[in-house]
Amino acid sequence: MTSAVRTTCPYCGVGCGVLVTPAADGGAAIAGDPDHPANFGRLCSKGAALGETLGLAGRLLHPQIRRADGSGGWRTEPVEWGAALDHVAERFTGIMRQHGPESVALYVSGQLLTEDYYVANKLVKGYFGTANIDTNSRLCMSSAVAGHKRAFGEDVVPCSYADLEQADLVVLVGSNTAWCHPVAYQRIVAARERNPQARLVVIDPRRTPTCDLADLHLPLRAGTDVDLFNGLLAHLDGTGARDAAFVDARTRDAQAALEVARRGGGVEQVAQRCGLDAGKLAQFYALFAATPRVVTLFSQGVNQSSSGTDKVNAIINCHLLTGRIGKPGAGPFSITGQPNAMGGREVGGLANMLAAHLELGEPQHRRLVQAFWGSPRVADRPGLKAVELFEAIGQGRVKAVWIMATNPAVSLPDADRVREALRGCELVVLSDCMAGTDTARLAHVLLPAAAWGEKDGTVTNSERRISRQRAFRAAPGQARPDWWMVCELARRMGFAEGFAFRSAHEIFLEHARLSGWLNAGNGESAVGNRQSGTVFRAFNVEGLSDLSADQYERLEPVRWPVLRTAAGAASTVADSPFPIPGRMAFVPTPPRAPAHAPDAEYPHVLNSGRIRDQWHSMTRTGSAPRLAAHRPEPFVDIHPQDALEAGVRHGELARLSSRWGAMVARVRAGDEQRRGDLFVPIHWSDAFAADARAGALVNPAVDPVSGEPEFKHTPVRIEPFGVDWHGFVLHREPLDESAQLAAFAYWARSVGGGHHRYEFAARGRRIDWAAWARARLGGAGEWVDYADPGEGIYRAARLAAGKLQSCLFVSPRPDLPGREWLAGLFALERLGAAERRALLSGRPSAGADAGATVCACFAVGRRTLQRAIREQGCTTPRQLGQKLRAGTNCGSCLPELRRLIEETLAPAE
Ligand SMILES: Nc1nc2c(c(=O)[nH]1)N[C@H]1C(S)=C(S)[C@@H](COP(=O)(O)OP(=O)(O)OC[C@H]3O[C@@H](n4cnc5c(=O)[nH]c(N)nc54)[C@H](O)[C@@H]3O)O[C@H]1N2
Ligand SMILES: Nc1nc2c(c(=O)[nH]1)N[C@H]1C(S)=C(S)[C@@H](COP(=O)(O)OP(=O)(O)OC[C@H]3O[C@@H](n4cnc5c(=O)[nH]c(N)nc54)[C@H](O)[C@@H]3O)O[C@H]1N2
Ligand code: SF4
Ligand SMILES: [Mo]
Repeated sequence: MTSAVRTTCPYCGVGCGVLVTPAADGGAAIAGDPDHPANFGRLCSKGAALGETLGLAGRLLHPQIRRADGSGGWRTEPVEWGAALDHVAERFTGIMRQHGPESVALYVSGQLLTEDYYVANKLVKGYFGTANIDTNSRLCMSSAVAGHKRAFGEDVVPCSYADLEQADLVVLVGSNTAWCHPVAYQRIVAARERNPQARLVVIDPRRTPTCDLADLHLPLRAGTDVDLFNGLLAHLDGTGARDAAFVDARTRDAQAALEVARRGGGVEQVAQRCGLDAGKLAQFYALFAATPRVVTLFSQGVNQSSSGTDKVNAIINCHLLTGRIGKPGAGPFSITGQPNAMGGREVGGLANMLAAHLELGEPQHRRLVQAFWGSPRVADRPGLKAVELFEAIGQGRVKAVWIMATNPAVSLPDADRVREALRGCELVVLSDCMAGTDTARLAHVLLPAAAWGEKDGTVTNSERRISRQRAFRAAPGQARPDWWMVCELARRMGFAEGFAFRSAHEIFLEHARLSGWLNAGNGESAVGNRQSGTVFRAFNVEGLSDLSADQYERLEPVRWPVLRTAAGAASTVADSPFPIPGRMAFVPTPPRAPAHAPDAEYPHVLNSGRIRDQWHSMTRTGSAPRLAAHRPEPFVDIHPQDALEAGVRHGELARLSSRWGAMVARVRAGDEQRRGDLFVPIHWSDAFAADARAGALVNPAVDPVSGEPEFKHTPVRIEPFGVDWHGFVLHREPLDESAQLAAFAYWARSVGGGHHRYEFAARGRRIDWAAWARARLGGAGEWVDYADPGEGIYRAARLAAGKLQSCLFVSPRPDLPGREWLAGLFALERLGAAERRALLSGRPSAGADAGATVCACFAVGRRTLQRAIREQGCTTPRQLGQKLRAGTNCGSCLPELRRLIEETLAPAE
């Protein structure tokens, strides 16, 4: 028997421990690690489906160099590693020699391991001598970083997951925790069951699944959080909730912040500006004032805003005034998105940071880092932040860029312009584990990266807990870890002495040593030691800096700081949950409107974010059938009244456009949206749909302090996307975009068990579908079909030896038969007569159609659930679980189960 490998989930910043038992066929059995303190055995739908994402289809397996062929395409040359790296080294060296160090850049990712990140940052800042290295974390939590620095002097998250459980009030601000940090959400839910006092408040313009169990949902007007929290600050002060002793001893500038906050007026005025019911807002203020143990957890609804940093400080101000920070069950909690966003912050991976929480702007810090590295130089001014960096590429100021573990052609704002910038760039190098990403299409050099399960290192989660990612299989083809590529490039550029690392372990030790090097917070005396030449940093893991290879291999999850005691042993300062000495600062936060206001031409506000079962640009989650079934198409959520006024209909297609770009998506009209607000998912790229990149529409405005883009607020217009045909194809093989899909005005792909699914829409009334099917979807076997030319309906299927190979359904209307039922037919060895009849009539036999998947773990569909609710008396999620197992594994679908029960049992209007 092979024993399970303990590793960490590669998705969200909860950082769950995962037990992997590799199987002989290349797959693996996945389970939650019961001993990991982030999840204690739980996993969400994405974590639980990791075993389905290990296939090699679509993997980038060999280095490639490509040159434009002059007619818009590429001449691709597979090369050996040596040749690829020589080429990159030569070009980087040449460009830097000619145009200076500022003419090159790295753009990296919170999905790198700390060891990858450390060497990338060291190479650029210590050897290139520029700070032109930025990361997709700029798009993610740079506002939280900036807010922490302003308030605490250092980027330190003062909370842990246990605080969420100990709190009597959890306030979720701009966080769809139930879908984006599902295991943290499950921990909140479980704690509420144990503590009847516990309250949950959600502050989000949308009614998300996270609102499901909330005691109060405040659907504020987008962008008005600063106003709301200023109002709270003034209320707390006015009603005696100030902790005067704490404010006097541990903080500064309270008065300045309060003066600004009081200008907002009373609760009525604040409520009006935030578009909220004044009674509900007052209820929230009173609850917050009366509850000492309160955690305010926030993520992208706060950070991704042109006033993101102020939103963060407006929240922190309320915790400082009440002294509710650094105590069990209390604090402002920025939850990180990516698995190693926090590790990236530790190594200084942002363009305005140095390394080990040291500052670029401080000469003493620069000397310290350069002396430790023994590097020829060190960057002395901030580099370009993500949005500026791609502008500089577009202007030709940056001429070479190495992109690592991120897909900027999809994920940056104004993404069409980003694409243009990359097209015009002299040298685009990309390391990725997948070959077909939107960014890969624009790269001159492709470097195959080892993926999760193939590489070793560490990640740090939202609560500052460092955990090991461990390899459990060999990297396929020529794939190599990113740290290895960086070190090999450095060596070729003449920097061998700083990059002689032979393993992730050796890199980790150097990183840990730097954190403790001349750190005034080292040793047992910890804080307050101000010896000359030393610089206090709360980030300190010196206690881990002499782990043997074996100890590193066995490293247990541990929260920093990890100091070295006088006796030389590691100590985790368990009693110091918030290692910040000195005074913390209130920051006055005058409210500002979002950068671009809606107007007559673009009257709606576009919000963008995540769905339950997909991860970002779907390069990995997109290959798991059970994750595709929940939301198989790009969509836009809209209020029914707005839909009516815009002339777009539920279930049909709409075109959304802004001053920056456009996309097409399926309309979902419902009461989750405020009037005027639209929501689209961020996951669809050109690799998965014809025209559905949300980033193309997003305005490039950024927060002036953090440089984080305003992803949640772009003025847009929505209008019907007129088509003549709606249809779908289920096909055993993937279809080719230019040969088979190009004729469609719209398409979106997803994977199913044994087949690929294509939703499409087409223009032109006179399409001969029978001929189209035979020409485009041909292959072995024979076609059977049904046509109703009067109704414009066409259905066809191709069978080989009785087995279904392909089917096509088209109609002038979007009311096509359920795909889930048809998908099931692909699992059958032979279709019987009844199934063939059902196929051509487009009607499944009673009970055969499960409907769209709600529970991904056990593939339980909406129709199946509705039948159980209506006909079998299941009126609670627990009963549905007993009957159908739905919701009994990861629990991510429980909010939807509750909603479905409500809707199904509601009296018809
Ligand atoms: N399933 C899934 N989980 C993920 C990811 C994923 O791709 N898929 N990605 C991970 C990453 S990198 C990140 S950063 C996190 C993000 O996690 P979240 O921040 O929870 O996710 P989002 O959906 O981006 O946005 C959160 C909410 O902000 C709300 N919002 C928009 N504007 C405002 C506003 O002005 N004020 C307030 N208060 N709220 C507003 C949106 O309506 C949305 O519900 O998720 C992580 N987890
Ligand atoms: N409109 C809109 N846009 C957004 C957001 C939003 O809310 N709205 N959110 C923003 C946020 S918070 C984030 S974090 C970003 C995420 O955006 P991206 O970082 O662009 O998204 P991913 O799809 O996760 O890209 C990661 C890439 O790295 C590859 N990869 C995975 N593991 C490895 C590895 O070990 N090594 C290498 N070299 N490659 C690897 C994957 O195959 C994938 O291509 O999107 C941002 N963009
Ligand atoms: S909550 Fe889900 S995605 Fe996040 S780390 Fe845990 S299993 Fe992975
Ligand atoms: Mo993120």
